[in-house]
Amino acid sequence: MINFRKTSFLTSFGFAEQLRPSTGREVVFCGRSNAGKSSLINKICGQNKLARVSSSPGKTTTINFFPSDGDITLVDLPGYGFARRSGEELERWSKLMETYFGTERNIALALVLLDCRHDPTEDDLDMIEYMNRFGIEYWAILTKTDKLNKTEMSARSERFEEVLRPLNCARIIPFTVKNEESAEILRTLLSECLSL
Ligand SMILES: Nc1nc2c(ncn2[C@@H]2O[C@H](COP(=O)(O)OP(=O)(O)OP(=O)(O)O)[C@@H](O)[C@H]2O)c(=O)[nH]1
Ligand SMILES: [Mg+2]
Repeated sequence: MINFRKTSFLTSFGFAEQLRPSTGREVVFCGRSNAGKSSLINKICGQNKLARVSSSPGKTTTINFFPSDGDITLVDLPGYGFARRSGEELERWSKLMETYFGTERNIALALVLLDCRHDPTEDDLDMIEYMNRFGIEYWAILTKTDKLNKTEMSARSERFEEVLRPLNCARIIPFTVKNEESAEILRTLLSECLSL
């Protein structure tokens, strides 16, 4: 089992030129701004202040590296689909992403976070296409499930199955930071997948 409590913050990079080669296997967290990437990292690591969280979208603007247990590093990406970013900011973001995914990296798995209440957006589908193009295994994490009741959630799950199965999604996992059980399930699945 991966001991996520061992996770610490290493570094943040805002520009493509700053990126360094992978030092071990990376688990990368991507998704729209506000989907809950930073919150999920904090939750599974049992640490409140590891990754910065904010109620206003666009909090994470850098790629953040969190070395964890064994040879695993968690990578928190800046969110996409945040309309208020300027043209210059968008350019910096695109370059950062292209360099991250486009250079040889040791990416073991990507988690694409999707707010369970909304269908995947064009940006989400672009990100998923990216994963398939680069041959990166990805799981969809349906976040903020505490916002829906059981009936609503089961309808949403079916909908996500329909949309994502044809897109090579290896797993679809519901998640909420409000429930320890959902964090434990995710820790277990990640540990199994990474054989740690
Ligand atoms: N109710 C509820 N709120 C959540 C959950 N996960 C995250 N949030 C809230 O959603 C907001 C955005 O969370 P972040 O973790 O900052 O989202 P992010 O994907 O890292 O966003 P960027 O850094 O902008 O890309 C915050 O106000 C969180 O408290 C959840 O499971 N349930
Ligand atoms: Mg964030």
